Amino acid sequence: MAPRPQHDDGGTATETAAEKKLQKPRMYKVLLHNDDYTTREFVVAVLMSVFYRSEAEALAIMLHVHNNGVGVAGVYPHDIARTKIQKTEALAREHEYPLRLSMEPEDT
Ligand code: TYC
Repeated sequence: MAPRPQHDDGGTATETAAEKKLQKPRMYKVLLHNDDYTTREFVVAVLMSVFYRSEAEALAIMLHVHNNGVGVAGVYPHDIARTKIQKTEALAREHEYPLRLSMEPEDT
């Protein structure tokens, strides 16, 4: 007879509350929205300074958003995503730009 596994296989059906604490946090996409007033330079600058993107990545994300209306700045746990949105929108308001961001769960 085949031996039965002694330990949980990591599947979700039999996971306990203690095991759940060891799971990865749900991740959220931070979405950047296009507008007609925020400068390309400002968007690239915040992608580099707030989202730690390289200049080449920042430029590619900015152009994607400019051309498609929306794009992903990064993927983070909920609190970090929320903080990055707040920081970026605060910087934008200081410069009187209408730049908007939002977040959505990664797996939907
Ligand atoms: N569309 C803006 C312009 O042409 C640039 C821009 C890109 C603004 C991305 C916002 O999320 C944005 N100046």
